[in-house]
Amino acid sequence: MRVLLLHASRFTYRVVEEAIDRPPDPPSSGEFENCLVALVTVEVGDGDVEVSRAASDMVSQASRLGVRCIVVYPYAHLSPDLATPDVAYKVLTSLESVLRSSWDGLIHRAPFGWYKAFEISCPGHPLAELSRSFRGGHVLLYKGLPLEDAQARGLIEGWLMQRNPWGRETLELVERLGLNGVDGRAALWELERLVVGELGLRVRVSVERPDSIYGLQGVSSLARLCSRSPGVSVLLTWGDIGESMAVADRDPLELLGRLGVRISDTVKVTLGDEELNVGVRGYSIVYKARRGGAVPLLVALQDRYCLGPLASIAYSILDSGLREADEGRTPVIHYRLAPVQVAVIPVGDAHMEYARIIASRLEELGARVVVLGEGGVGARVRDAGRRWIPLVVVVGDREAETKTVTLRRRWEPGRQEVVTLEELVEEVKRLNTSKL
Ligand code: A3T
Repeated sequence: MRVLLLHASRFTYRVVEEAIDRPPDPPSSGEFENCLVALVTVEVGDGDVEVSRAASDMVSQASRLGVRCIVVYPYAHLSPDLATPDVAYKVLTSLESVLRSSWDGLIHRAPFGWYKAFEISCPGHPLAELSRSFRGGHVLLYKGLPLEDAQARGLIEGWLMQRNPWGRETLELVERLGLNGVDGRAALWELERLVVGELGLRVRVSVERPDSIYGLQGVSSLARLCSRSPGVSVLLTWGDIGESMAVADRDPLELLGRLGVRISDTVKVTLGDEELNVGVRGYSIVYKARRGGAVPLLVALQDRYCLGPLASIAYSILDSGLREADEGRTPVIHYRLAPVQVAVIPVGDAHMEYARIIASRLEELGARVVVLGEGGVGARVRDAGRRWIPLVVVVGDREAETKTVTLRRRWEPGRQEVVTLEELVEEVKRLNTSKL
């Protein structure tokens, strides 16, 4: 949602003609003195979070200006990423009702779906014209300032503007591992679920009400938090704490290390109670990504560790692996966390049946298995490697006859071993129940 807030000493408008088929509101006109005019563009993806952020921003701006009237003016020109009229109308009416229930001044919503003519007189003082962007649940504020303004005033480093600290390679890897897209979204959740399950974490919370996780009131002000500890700045946004988190009481650094996040690449940022604004001190563990930029992986408050967002943890695991690769080691994703755990590669068509038998035995144990059937054997082994698949099993004539497999374990690079199918089954059972 994009909003242009204008303090108007006088504002008038009238409808000119329909801009869409059958506009949902009847035509009307209006005249206002000393009011806040909010030109609002609804963007794709906008919902309750944007509505409530925008509403509270409008109310606080109205109070700052001392005006008693807010005009909500549908305005489809502030973004290239417009929501459809149906959605935009719903969002705007919900904005109107949130404003009405949270403010006792006059709220006027101008009609939707019309070309309108308007006249405005703007006094032009420093607070008279403000632009806002409310996006994806991330309201980026530095002590109440929009992120852009905070950066323009030199309050925060440039990299904070970069919402995505992941390099192209990390993103490609996510794709290669099948962690993206609609199915991938499911796989990423699977990874997140595993993280939570593996760690024996108590709950997985979708943070509608963050105070219920922390057991602290007012923690929503974390959305306004930015630490300027020496050496690193980190901004926690609503999205960072709100997307998906898990609460743990184990040593957080150890947890992250077991998951595969390189601890040497994390930074501890102390959060003062002034920043937290909840009457306690705490700290955040921030992962510094290879490409630059950083993401918070954990917030510690009192005796709780809130890990998340889990998607960032998942990405940090992969990013840490890529750093291993930079240093010439083979990056390994923990067997339990691998989206695909075993690749079975038949040497030729004749071995396909044996490969399928192996795959279904392992699948019965709950392993995530693929059979890679197309192309040269070497190419398929490399493909499994590119996908960081922990176990790679090759079967040809000899293996099929003797009910064995040639096994490569990713954590033992350069080595391969012939084991019996039963030994493989036992190993997969062990790995499936292994703890991180
Ligand atoms: C106008 N003021 O913009 N966000 C906000 N309004 C929208 C959206 C959207 N995503 N989509 C449609 N009219 N509308 C007028 C100018 O004079 C509404 C909004 O009222 C818009 C009209 O539908 C045509 O796009 C044009």
